[in-house]
Amino acid sequence: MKIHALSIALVIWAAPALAHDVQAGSLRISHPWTRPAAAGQNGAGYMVITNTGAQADILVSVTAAGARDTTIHQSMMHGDMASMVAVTDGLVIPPGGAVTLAPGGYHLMFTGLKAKTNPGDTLPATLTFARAGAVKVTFDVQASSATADHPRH
Ligand SMILES: [Cu+2]
Repeated sequence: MKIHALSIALVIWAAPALAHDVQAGSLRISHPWTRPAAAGQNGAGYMVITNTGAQADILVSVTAAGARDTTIHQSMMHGDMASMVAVTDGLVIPPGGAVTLAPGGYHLMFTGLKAKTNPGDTLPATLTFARAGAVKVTFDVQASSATADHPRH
């Protein structure tokens, strides 16, 4: 009886985390998240894109209804100066590899958020890949990555 109750608890526990990752062909988009931001401000989107296929794919563009514009950016350091550049040729996801979008590196830039985003909210977006096509994902709004990376574990 105790074992049975435990296994049910584990199933309920695991379901939301699985639902949050998106599989599209040979691509897997893991844990999309963004920080809370005020209306009119810019937000950054983070995730890990894994390619289990034999051919490279390219993240070509991103749209999000909750933002005026969405672009792919890369943060870089030039000496002591941090800067961001737009990734205009798309983001290549190598076969058998993964690309991490994380603070300080690649990220999506949600420009001009239409509404304030609070922790616990979600920001839906559509990723368009050269091979996998349009993939709908949902960015969780979280205060920080360190403690909120896998909040249900
Ligand atoms: Cu940026």
